[in-house]
Amino acid sequence: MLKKFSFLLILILILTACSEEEAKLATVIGDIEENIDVEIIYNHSEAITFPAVVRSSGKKPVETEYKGVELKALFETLGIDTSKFSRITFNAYDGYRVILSMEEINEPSNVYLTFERDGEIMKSKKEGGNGPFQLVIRRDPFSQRWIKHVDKIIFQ
Ligand SMILES: Nc1nc2c(c(=O)[nH]1)N[C@H]1C(S)=C(S)[C@@H](COP(=O)(O)O)O[C@H]1N2
Ligand SMILES: [Mo]
Repeated sequence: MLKKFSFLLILILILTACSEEEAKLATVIGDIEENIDVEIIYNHSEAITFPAVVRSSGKKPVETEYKGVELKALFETLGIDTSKFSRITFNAYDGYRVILSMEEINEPSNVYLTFERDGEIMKSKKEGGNGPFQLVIRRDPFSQRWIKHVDKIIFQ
């Protein structure tokens, strides 16, 4: 009886552990794709919180607070020399894709990789969120290019 019970308990533990998908984000440079250690993003010393107005289609604008790292600061931490590239393509889990020029990315306080919204870690698309990572362009007030669920950063 006790054996059966502990077997079930272990099975449940394994199943819940597996269903909790981990956040993934990769860089692509030439043929080389590399996963970013997401803890580097979550624990980045230059991560800041800033206010933003979210304009979802068909809804009233909502004032929110995002937390994230300026993209160029993250690239510095990852040791990526961006001077060799002219643009970046961002791919999202749902197939959405946006290209930004390196100039725009290097504008001060403009492009952020965010992971928290209103104090909560952003959920994935499957879990009904905008995350786990969302690119927020503070000088794009209509938010069309605020890529939700970014999963690939391709340097070109
Ligand atoms: N991954 C992803 N990001 C996206 C989109 C999308 O369809 N997929 N839509 C864009 C558009 S057009 C807008 S207005 C904003 C807000 O979209 P939402 O209203 O669907 O949240 O997200 C932008 N980023
Ligand atoms: Mo939109």
